Amino acid sequence: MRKALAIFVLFFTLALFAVAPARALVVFTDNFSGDLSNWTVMSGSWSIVGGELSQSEMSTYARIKINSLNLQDVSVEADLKYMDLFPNSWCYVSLAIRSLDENNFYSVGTLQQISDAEGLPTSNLLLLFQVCDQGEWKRLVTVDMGFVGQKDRFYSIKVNAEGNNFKIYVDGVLKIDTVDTTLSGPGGIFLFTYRCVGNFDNVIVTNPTSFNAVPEPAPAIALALSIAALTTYGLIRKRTGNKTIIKSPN
Ligand SMILES: [Ca+2]
Repeated sequence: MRKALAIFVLFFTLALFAVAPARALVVFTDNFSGDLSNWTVMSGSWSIVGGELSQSEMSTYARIKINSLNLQDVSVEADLKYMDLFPNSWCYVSLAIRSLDENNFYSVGTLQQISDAEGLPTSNLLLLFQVCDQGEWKRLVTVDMGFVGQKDRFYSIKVNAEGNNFKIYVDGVLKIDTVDTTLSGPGGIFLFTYRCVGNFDNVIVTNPTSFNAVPEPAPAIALALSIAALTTYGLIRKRTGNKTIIKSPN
């Protein structure tokens, strides 16, 4: 009887304290296994090729926007890569957030690669954090990645914007942690390429300040075991006066 009570208390305590970790709310995800009905092409030529989003007009400033998203605090991650570079040029593949319109947005996780006369990557790959403020581009932070970028190689970019703080990760490593106050309100999200053929995949947008508490299997099992223990040993609770007595029915 005491053993049963001890088991019950143990599992019930586990059930109470084994709370599922809060998870940021996923508001959009696309791995390009379907169509582009959740996107709006603003410029360039965008299509799904081999399960990736591809922009194929080399000389264009090409943009594609996620439909119906307007977020201030936001986390965006995506895989970005160059397929072909415009010769003797600098080329971008990038994400943009807090876009009020085509002249006001943050260009975050921008990878800039310089190309030679044959359109081959030369000089080091740069990670840029920029703001386009009323049509005027300002470079806020530049990080030299320390290597020449490769064609047809995905780089995983993640941007976390909360208030005026911006954190930018490349392949899971924090590269930029900075503050800017130019665009502090909510806005849209788009992808863009400049002077290159570029591909994107695995776009995930989360709201870092809104959480889903999803029940984990562990607490559910602990609760079920607690109830099973309670039922099996026929514990009943009987109130007498101000005291609560727990005892077996026999
Ligand atoms: Ca894919």
